[in-house]
Amino acid sequence: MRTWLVMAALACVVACGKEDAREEPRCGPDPFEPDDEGAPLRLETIEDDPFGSNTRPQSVSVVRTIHGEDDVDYFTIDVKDTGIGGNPKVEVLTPSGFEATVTAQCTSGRFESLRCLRGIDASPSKNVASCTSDRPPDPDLAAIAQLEVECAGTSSDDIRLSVVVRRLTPSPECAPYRLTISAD
Ligand SMILES: [Ca+2]
Ligand SMILES: [Ca+2]
Ligand SMILES: [Ca+2]
Repeated sequence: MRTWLVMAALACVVACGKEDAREEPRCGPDPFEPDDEGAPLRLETIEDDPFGSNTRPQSVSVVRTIHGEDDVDYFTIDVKDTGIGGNPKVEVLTPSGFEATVTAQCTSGRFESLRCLRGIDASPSKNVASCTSDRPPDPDLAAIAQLEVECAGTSSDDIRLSVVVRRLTPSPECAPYRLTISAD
């Protein structure tokens, strides 16, 4: 089902782009390009417990493009720790062939530790926590980074994530992708 949805979304992106076929380049920067030259694209705040505030979703999903060899897309998102089910377990998905690097910071309390449950711990230092998504052997599978952060001095382990999406093999060809971030 999920695969079907991703395929449908990608097909839509390609089909919808046909209307702009007369324009060059066919695949330009995204609207609100999440670029390092401006602010990262801020995504809707999510929370880890559907019975928490009941006002925020548990996941967000956007379709963007890597439109050239040098394009890298930057996002930021707040994840709220609600309910009684423990700290948010965050999952970041992109298609195979893309890579998401997720850096987390505590927004209440101070950072204590990070667990990369899936993906590679890419933390550049003891106080900066990063996970990079895994590289699935099957091109039909999603690349996934899954992480859990422990904050000290608080009962709400609210975190803010910076997500950087790049293509594994740089190419001038347009590459649409769906980024999905969920908390559980
Ligand atoms: Ca882009
Ligand atoms: Ca960009
Ligand atoms: Ca929670």
